[in-house]
Parts: sequence; structure tokens; C-alpha cells
Amino acid sequence: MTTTADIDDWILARIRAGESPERVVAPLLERGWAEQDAIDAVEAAIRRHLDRHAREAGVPPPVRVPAPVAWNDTAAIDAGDREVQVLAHLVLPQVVVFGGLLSGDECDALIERARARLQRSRTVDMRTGGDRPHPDRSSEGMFFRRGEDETVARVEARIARLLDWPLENGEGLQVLRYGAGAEYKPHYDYFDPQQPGSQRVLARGGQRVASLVMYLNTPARGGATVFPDAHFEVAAVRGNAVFFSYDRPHPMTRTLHGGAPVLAGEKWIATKWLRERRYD
Ligand code: PD2
Ligand code: ZN
Repeated sequence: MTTTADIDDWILARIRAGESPERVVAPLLERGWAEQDAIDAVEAAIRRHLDRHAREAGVPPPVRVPAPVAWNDTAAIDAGDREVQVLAHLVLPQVVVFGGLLSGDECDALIERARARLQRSRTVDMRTGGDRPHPDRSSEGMFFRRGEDETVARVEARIARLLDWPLENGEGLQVLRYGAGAEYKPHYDYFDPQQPGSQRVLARGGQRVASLVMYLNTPARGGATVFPDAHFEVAAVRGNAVFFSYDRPHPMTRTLHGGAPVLAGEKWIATKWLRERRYD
């Protein structure tokens, strides 16, 4: 009798031996498994493995996170008013790269409406829960209010449908401009619950559970979004986006990420951060 524990052991042994999770699916198919069952089994084995270590290390239990509809079959996703391409995905960290999420006109509209309101970017100061300029973040930015204008509302509705997550759980869209030489050093987007300032930030909407970084232009050189723990880089291409989720506020999600220096030209992005609960 093959138990779930036996299957988990077999899957994890292969991953420990250097196989990628995607490659562990193939031998299961050869043994007659349905593809979705095999993918689910590999994901569940990794998840149970991580959960066990997390419990032992006192890490918070995982919460439900946004996930694009049908992201496993690398097809196009119907996001309501637009078909969005799935260009790539990773399992750990959970990353999906989207093509054609925004039209050229939408990118231009967001840049032009944001331009006059840009200010030196600030980061949340976790000691106090307030925010302040930070040397790791040499960009300029602004926030739109949720649903602030027709373009913002349309993009937000599309994101909610694409990621299957309530629109009300999203922070306002943030637009950032990086000039030549500007970067965003690697960081996590969740709030560290151990820091004294976190309680104030978490009171409104709970944790951040996912980020969607949308590229509004294609920098002449540089400016990729990098995931150092995964040795993965996403090129900034106008209209495309990178989505990543983190089901607990911990480095085990492998979601350390940064904006590589812009080497020539400028880089514009719009970021949507998603919370656990309604963000008002
Ligand atoms: O500009 C980026 O690629 C980037 C990198 C890291 C954006 C963010 N983080 C963010 O908006 O959180
Ligand atoms: Zn970030």
C-alpha cells in the first residue's frame, strides 16, 4: 500500500537529488498518473515539507494567497477585457510572468498621470510604522487611490479577475520611475511581524500576500526584476508584468527580489500589492 507519506518521501528524495519539481512530474505520468494529479502531488509534497520545517522553526502557518487562474498550463488567461499571456512560472518562489497585461495606451496614460505627482520614494519604517526616504530605493514614486480614474479602475478590475483576488484587498496602484543608475535593492514586500511598527501597518488589511509589478516602458538597458535566491531575472518589457505570492511573512517563500540598476534610459513600473483582507 503506497501512502501519501511514501509518495512525499519519493518526490522529496528526487528534489534533494537535484531534480526540478517540474521534472519530478514526468515519472509520475509514466506510472499512469493524470497530469494534474501529478502536479498537485508534487506541489503538496513540497508544501507539506515546508510546513513541517516551518512549524519546527516557529514560522506562521500559511494563508491563502492570490493565484492566477489556470497558471499551470502556460496558456493565455481571460482577464475579462483582455487576454493575458503566461510567459513563465516558477513554483518556489511562486512567480508568474505575464505578457500583454497592459496595452501601450494604458502604460502611457499611467505614466503621464503619475509624472506630475512623483516624489522621492519612501519605504515603511518598521520601527515606527511610518515611512521615510530610504537609500536602498533610489526611485521616485506616487500612489493612485483605488479606482481613482477610468484607466486605474479598468486595470484594477483586470488584475482582480486575473489573480482571482478581491479588488478591495488591493492597495492603491503605486507608480515608480527609476532614472539611469537608480535601483531597488533586494527586499521582501511582506511586513516583518517581529518589527514593532508592523502592528500599525497590519491593522489595515492584514499582511501583503502578493505583488504584481507591471512594466510601463522598456528601459534601454538594465532594470530587470531579480529574484536572487531563485537565480531568476525578469526583463522589464512594456505591458508585461511579474507576479509573485508569499503565503507567510518569511524568507522561506524565497521571494527576496529587487530592481536591478537601470543602465541606460529610464524605467517606469506600476506595482499592485495585495493584502489578506479588505484594505480601506
Ligand atoms: O522595479 C522593480 O523591478 C521592483 C523590484 C522590487 C519593484 C518592487 N520591488 C516593488 O515595487 O515592490
Ligand atoms: Zn518589492
